[in-house]
This record gives sequence, C-alpha cells and structure tokens, in this order.
Amino acid sequence: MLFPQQNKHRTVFDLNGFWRFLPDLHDAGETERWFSAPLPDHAMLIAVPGAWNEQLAERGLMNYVGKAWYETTFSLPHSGPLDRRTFLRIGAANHAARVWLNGKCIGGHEGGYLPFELDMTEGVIPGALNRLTVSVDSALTMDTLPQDIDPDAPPYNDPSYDRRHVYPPTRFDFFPYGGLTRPVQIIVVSMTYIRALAIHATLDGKVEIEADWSGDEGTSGTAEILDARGQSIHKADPVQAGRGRMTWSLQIPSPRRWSPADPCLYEAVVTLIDARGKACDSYTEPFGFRELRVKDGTILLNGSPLYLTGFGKHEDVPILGHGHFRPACLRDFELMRWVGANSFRTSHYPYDEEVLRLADRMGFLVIDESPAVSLGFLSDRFSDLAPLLAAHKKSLEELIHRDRNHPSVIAWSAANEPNLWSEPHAQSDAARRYFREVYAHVQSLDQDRPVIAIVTPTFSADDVSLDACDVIGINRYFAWYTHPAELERARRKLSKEMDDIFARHGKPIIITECGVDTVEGYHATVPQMFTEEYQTEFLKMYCEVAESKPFCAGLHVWNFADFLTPQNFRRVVLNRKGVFTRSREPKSAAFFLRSYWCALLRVDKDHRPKRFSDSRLIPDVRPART
Ligand code: BDP
Repeated sequence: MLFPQQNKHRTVFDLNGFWRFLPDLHDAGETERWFSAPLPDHAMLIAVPGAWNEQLAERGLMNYVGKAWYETTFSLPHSGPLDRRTFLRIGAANHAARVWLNGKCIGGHEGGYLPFELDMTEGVIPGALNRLTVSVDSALTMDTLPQDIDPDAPPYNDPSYDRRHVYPPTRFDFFPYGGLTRPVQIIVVSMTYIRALAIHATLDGKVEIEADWSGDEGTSGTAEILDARGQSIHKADPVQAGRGRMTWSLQIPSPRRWSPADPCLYEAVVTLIDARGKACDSYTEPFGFRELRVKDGTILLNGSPLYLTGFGKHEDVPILGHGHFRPACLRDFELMRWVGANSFRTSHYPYDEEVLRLADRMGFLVIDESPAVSLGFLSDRFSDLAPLLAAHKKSLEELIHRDRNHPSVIAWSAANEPNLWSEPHAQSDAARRYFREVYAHVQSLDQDRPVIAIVTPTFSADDVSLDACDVIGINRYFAWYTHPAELERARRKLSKEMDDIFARHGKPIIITECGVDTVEGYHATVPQMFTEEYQTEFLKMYCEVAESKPFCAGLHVWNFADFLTPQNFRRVVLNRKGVFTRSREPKSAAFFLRSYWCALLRVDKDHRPKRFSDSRLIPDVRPART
C-alpha cells in the first residue's frame, strides 16, 4: 500500500482533529443503526489520531476494551460528478473497524496497526457536507493478532495462575489501547492510478520496479530514478501497461550504498500516461541500494558483518497511547542516536509508517514485527489452527506490502515469544508446521530479508519455532525473572545457552530482549534489584556476553522507555525496564550504554559498520575502552 503523497496528480486531505465519539458499551450501535443519523448530543469529543484510553480516562474509558463510534464531517472542493477516485485511508484502527459514509457502509478492516483504504468514490457527495462514521472494536479473539485470552481454556503452566491475572486481561505485557490511533486521510487520484509499487535494488546498480495499477486500457508508464540531490540519473522508455501491472528493469552506474553511516536514498518516480498521451498519475518512492545476507552464523549488510545496538521499543507516549505524534517520534530517534543505538525492533506490532520513513532517512536498522505476540495454540490439530494461520498470513502480507521498499527494514519478525505461556500444544507437530508455513509465506513475499524467530528460554534450542527461521532472537531475563540478583550465575547460564543454541541451529543469534525494572532515583552500592546501578550492571554483563560470541549479531535492550501495561502485581503502573523514563529522561544505564555502544561502533575491529562516521554527531562521548 502506498504512503499518502500529494503531488500534481494526487491530493491528500487530512481528516485528523477532534471527532465526535460514543462508546458502545452494550454493543448496540449496529442494531440501533447509529450510523444512520448524526451521533446524539451526548457524544464526547476525541482527538484523532490517538487511543481513547488515556484521553477519556475520567469518562470511565481507561480500561475499556470493546466497541466505540467515531464521527466527523468533511466536504471536498469539487462540484458536479466526480471524475476522480476518492479513497478513505485509515492509518490504523485497533483492532477492527467498519465505516459508513452518509449512512451507507463502505467496508471495514480486521487487524490493528496496519493501514487500509476504502474506495468511497460512489458515496461521496461533491460540494456538500459528508458524514463519516467509524465503529472501532478493540476486542480480540483467539483467532486475531494479537490473540485474546480464552478464560475457559486450560490454565497456564501453574493451575493457580488465573488467565485473567492482569487488568484489562491480555496475553501480552503492554496496554491494550483502542481507537483510531493513526492518521485518517482522504486521497484523491485520477480514475487511472498507481495502486502499489515494489522496488528491488541490488548493489550492482540494478533496479527492478513493479507497479500495480488500475484504470483505462491503453495506459502506459514511465519510470525515472533521482539521486540523493533530486537529480534525474536515469529515465526508462515508456512501457505499455500489462493487465494491472507494469515492470521496469533499470541499471544505475556505481550507486552509493545505503547504510547507517551513509543513509543515502534514491527515488523512483513512476508516471502513468493515459491513452491520449497525458500524464494522469505519478508517485515518488524513496529506496536505497543495500544488501542483506545471512551466512555462516553472521548477518551481512553490504557484505560486512552486522552488529546491532539498540532497543525493543513500544509506541507508547503519555496521553496519546499508541497514537502517532511526530515530535515524540523524532525525539525518540534523537535519543537513540545520542545513546549509540544503530537499530530497534518494532516490538510487538507494526509501527506508524512515518517511523520507518524516518529510519530510512536517519540510518537506523529496523526489525519489523508482526502483531503476533505471545501466540498460543489451544489444539494440536493443524486444521484447528487454520483461522489463526490465515489471520497471521494476511497480517504479514499487509506488513510486507506496506514496508518492503524501506532500506531500513533488515528483517521480518514473524512472532514474539510464541508459547510464552507453555500451553500444552506449544511444541506439537501442528505448532512446528504452523511456523514453517508462516516463515515460508514471508520468504515467498520477500526473498531479500531474513525471517527472525524470537523466543523465550522455556524450550530453548528445542523450540519448534526455531526450525525454519533464518536468524534467532532470544529474549532473556536471567538475573531478573530467574536467578534474581545473581549476575555471575546468569552470565554463565546465558553464555552456555547461546553456545548450545548456536551448536544446534548454526544461525546468527541476536539478544532481542534483556532488561530489568528500574525506578529512577533508587540507588545502591551492592547489587540491588530495581536500582539504577543494578540496571547498569545487568546490561553491562549481557553486553559483554553478546560481544564475546562471534555468532551473536547484536543486542537490543528491553526497553527503550518505560511503558504502560495492564494492571498486575508485577508492574508498578508501568513496565519500568526503560533505559529512559516514559517521559524520556535518561536513567544511569543510558550513560553506560552511550559510552559502551559509541566505542563499540567506532572501533570497527570486526569490520562492523561504523554507525557514526562523523564523530561530531556525538559530542563529548568518552569511549569506555580504546
Ligand atoms: C518479554 C516480552 C515483553 C515483556 C517483557 C517483560 O517479550 O513483551 O514486556 O518480557 O517482562 O517476555 O518485561
């Protein structure tokens, strides 16, 4: 799906702002046809984009999981019949939505965190006020991503451990925000238009462009490449459009490579020409020349071994919830640069598209994750897993189609910690087959990036989800959830486990999570959990083990910043494993990581890419080691 773009042929109208809003506590809205007339006077106001929970906490919606209705009005600057295609584009509705235009249903979407477009050309009234009504449902089921908990299913590994042990009940450790969390826009294009673009660029300068289009017969198209300064460096001859698709194969002499040290972006401009020879649509897509390969236990970026420094993150900002807020997004990138991170993971769901666009431009490497967090299988019959598998494949397809052209995206994470709750069927043949199918699906959609499997220590090297992946991510909390405060014991355990996993699978390993809850302002001279010193010592130990393993391709600290979770006895309001607080103040560990990572990435002793080729970007960093 294309990111909204305004140009000579395309217009984007922003529908963000204050909408009218009504929670549907008894799920009566559809039967009572709330879409057929304006919402009643007692409807509240809500900011879009933004989750409803924190915005409307005092109205009783902090912990609300269920349906709610949104309404706004708009008019388009057209009169007379529309000769343009008009789409409504919703950046994300968590987790399902149905949409009515002037009282008529125009479609919907299942699954949060990913954008969808609905054609509203027929229903929009030109020159008049149009009423848009959206019902959003934040409830999940066992067949959605993420999954819900099933209160009737057998209990977790400990029979006394109620499945509803957190509030609101979730299977995952982040707050279940609901609502229209990303921008809502109207996109107007010509009747013949570009629907999607796939760009495949290799280090030898080859660029394959594939455009999906829709519209009149007799359409042709051109493709042009612009360099980083916007200069045209190659123009392809027009091609006659095949049915719904046209392709170009271009050659650029000695292209500049995209890398964290030099995030150099080129642009592909595709233009459609109608049967009368007039340009009717065009779209400009940034891309980069870079190559990823996995070989002999190493991930290679442009031929050099890659070592990741950075974080698992969350889209979690006070008041906004998962909502997208540009200044907060940029601030996170600035802090990541300051601390010496070269990468992050979009744990545990796809992030706003602008996050990836920023990563492309600022040179961050991204592990792009599907919303399959803490998957659980309640049957060992493969056929029973079919609805979940279908939702998983669809979500991966939407994710890959959305993000495939970003040079910053270096791997697809198909799931985080499946089998977290050690449900009885976690290690069945059906589960093994499930993951094989998921990875094969990703590999069929994108041959250029590795698939990473991210796992807990429960089944360690035996985990069925490790069979068919390309890279292994391990989330480890030795010296926290197990062996509390025993850092040396944890060091031995981590080291041995990594060796065992590598010996069995021979695939590169990334420590994708490690971290401890830390209350800013708590201090101690001896290892004391929850203090700032303990977080530093813990991370130092994990960093040392990671760096000592030649097959380890990096470490991501859990988490970049403290984040809101459902209520439970393990969390004091927030998950406090952040290296920054929720409002982004550094804890002591941030200063340790800054000197450690900056030194590591500058040293370049193993031909690892230098993240900061220009040391002026990080003033006054004193390397920990020389
Ligand atoms: C890991 C999960 C992550 C949690 C983290 C924790 O992947 O979502 O927030 O543990 O417990 O298992 O802090």
